[in-house]
Amino acid sequence: MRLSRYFLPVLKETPAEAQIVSHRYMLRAGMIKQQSAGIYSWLPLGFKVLRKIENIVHEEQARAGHVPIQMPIMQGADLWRESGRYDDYGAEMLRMQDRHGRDLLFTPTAEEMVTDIFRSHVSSYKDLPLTLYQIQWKFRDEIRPRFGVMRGREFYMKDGYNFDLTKEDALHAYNRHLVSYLRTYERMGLQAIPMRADSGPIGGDDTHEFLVLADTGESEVFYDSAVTDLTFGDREIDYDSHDQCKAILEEFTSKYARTDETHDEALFNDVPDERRRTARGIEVGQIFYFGTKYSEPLGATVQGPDGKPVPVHMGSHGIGVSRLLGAIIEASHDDKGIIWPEGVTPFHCGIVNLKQGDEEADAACEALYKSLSALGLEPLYDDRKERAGGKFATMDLIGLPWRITVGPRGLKNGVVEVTSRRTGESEEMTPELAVAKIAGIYEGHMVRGL
Ligand code: 5CA
Repeated sequence: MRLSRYFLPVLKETPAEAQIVSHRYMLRAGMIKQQSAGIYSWLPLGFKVLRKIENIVHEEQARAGHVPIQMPIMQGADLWRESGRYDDYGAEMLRMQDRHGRDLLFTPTAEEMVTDIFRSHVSSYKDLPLTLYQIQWKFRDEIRPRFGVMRGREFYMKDGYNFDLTKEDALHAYNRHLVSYLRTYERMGLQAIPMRADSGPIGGDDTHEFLVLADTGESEVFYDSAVTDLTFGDREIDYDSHDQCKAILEEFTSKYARTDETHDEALFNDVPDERRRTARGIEVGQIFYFGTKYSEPLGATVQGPDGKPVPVHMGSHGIGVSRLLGAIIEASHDDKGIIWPEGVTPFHCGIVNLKQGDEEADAACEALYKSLSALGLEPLYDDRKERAGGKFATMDLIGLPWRITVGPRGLKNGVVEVTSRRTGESEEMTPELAVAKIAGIYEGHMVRGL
């Protein structure tokens, strides 16, 4: 992409309404535009990161053997009356009527609808286990939408639902989701700690939330600092293996880590003094096991091995896809702007031409742009006739992890400069080596963008 042809409406001033850094930078970097309270348009840069995050989620869901579907945003009220949640859900559910006076709602989650799909098409235990998921817009009429995409009213969520014959199989699905989520967040450059939580309106006994530690987080959390030493890394795991998934769950959840909803002072006091931490966190996902809470009222049964009908055991598993943009920025920025982790960066590197219009500099930038693109990389080439200072400020604000700077002086010596956004360190090298360096950084970590 050439910046002269892109749509990057960068703001000079800090918008007064933005209270936290991720919201400020998303507005300033021209990623989103608020249209109503908690409702946003996604501008090209924001949309590109959203798609990258979404694609990582899809890739990791595929690895775990889960099957993507898409359910409607507008749902009829009848299914929700069957489960009893139409009346229970309260003011967060946005309700309306169509021209025939039929009750409709904007989906806040989809346990009922996915259970309806299941009961219509699956009748034998032989078709289990099955996990269906979608990434779809949700609406919750939050009483206090705030912090930009962190607590929106309209937001983008991955919601997955497992169907299993037995409680044991459903708990395996729970563990499998926990493992796949650990991988998913790490690929985005995040540490998200599973913490025992409360199940709220989804229901059920077993639930963990995934929290990214950040001072601006909305949840108060209590944990043993040893949990922050755990990383999943690139271990190979067999998602069908109950033992392997369970072992990972135990590794990541045996140390004390709870949100304020389930915090237990007595248990917390058993953690050695020097490792006891109280902090704030951003909830970027939650997994639930709730057994037959929806399958019983909705009649989602299968014929078991003995021929008798049994209600399936279920759980649901969510990732806050749009919230993740805010969480990643909260975890990775400095006073100049965003610092995207390589896994989700909208463009792999920036190319800054210090002297647009200089024949040699223009030709060198074009050549870099073509070589990087030919390797499947996406550079953002700042080809505007702007001062170098302004170009650097824009690059720093939008946070591309790598920048190649090209100017007549360096070119005289046959070199360009490669700079890391994270460390600020620069290295001079030939354009060929610069391309090889950037390609090497992203090797094996390419995520499709838009
Ligand atoms: N049906 C279940 C799991 S699929 C469910 O709805 N779970 S949830 O309520 O915990 O939502 C899943 C994730 O969506 C949360 O962990 C959070 O990251 C994100 N989320 C929830 N509410 C909002 C909101 N108002 N704005 C942005 N993200 C949200």
